[in-house]
Amino acid sequence: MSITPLQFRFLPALLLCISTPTLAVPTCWSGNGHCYENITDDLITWQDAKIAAENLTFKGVRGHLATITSQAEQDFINTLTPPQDQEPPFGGTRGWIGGFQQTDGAPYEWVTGEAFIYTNWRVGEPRGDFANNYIDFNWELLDWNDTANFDPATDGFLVEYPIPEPSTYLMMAMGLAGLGFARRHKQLTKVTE
Ligand SMILES: [Ca+2]
Ligand SMILES: [Ca+2]
Ligand SMILES: [Ca+2]
Repeated sequence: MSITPLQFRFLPALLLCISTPTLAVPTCWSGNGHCYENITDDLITWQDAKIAAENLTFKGVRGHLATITSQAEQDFINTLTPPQDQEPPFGGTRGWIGGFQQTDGAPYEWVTGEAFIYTNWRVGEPRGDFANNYIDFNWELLDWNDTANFDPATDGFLVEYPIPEPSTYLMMAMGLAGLGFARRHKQLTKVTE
């Protein structure tokens, strides 16, 4: 098969299409400056997903399983590209997020220690039985379910990178500048004493 001049013209675009998946980058939310990324990893347990998320970095910031602490954050997450469903059409598309409980009946917690106040449980969930102590997000129903550490319908996990907001950098810079001023002021005071 030979390549015609017309095909040749489109070759770079074609190659770009092929290489696009490797260029995937986390999607950032203006609401908190954090960036989010779905990782497709069929059958990974919640506990392994937690470790995997913490071993990923973006812009030098370590990730964690996503914590969904407001309706606004949930709404943003609902717009993300889901993990790939590994066993269609059974089981739906599901991914771990960072909510868990220590034992059946214990209060739910987020991996980051953020207050567990906002919830998006499916009606009738969490049933809180059979050591179903981990939250998976259903990317078709856009709601939460409590399930076991291993769940055959799991397709991956959602990572959140808590990139500091620009205002945090600004405050840090102002703090450092203030410290410098205080030092200079102290030195001046010494000289004039
Ligand atoms: Ca969060
Ligand atoms: Ca359940
Ligand atoms: Ca699935």
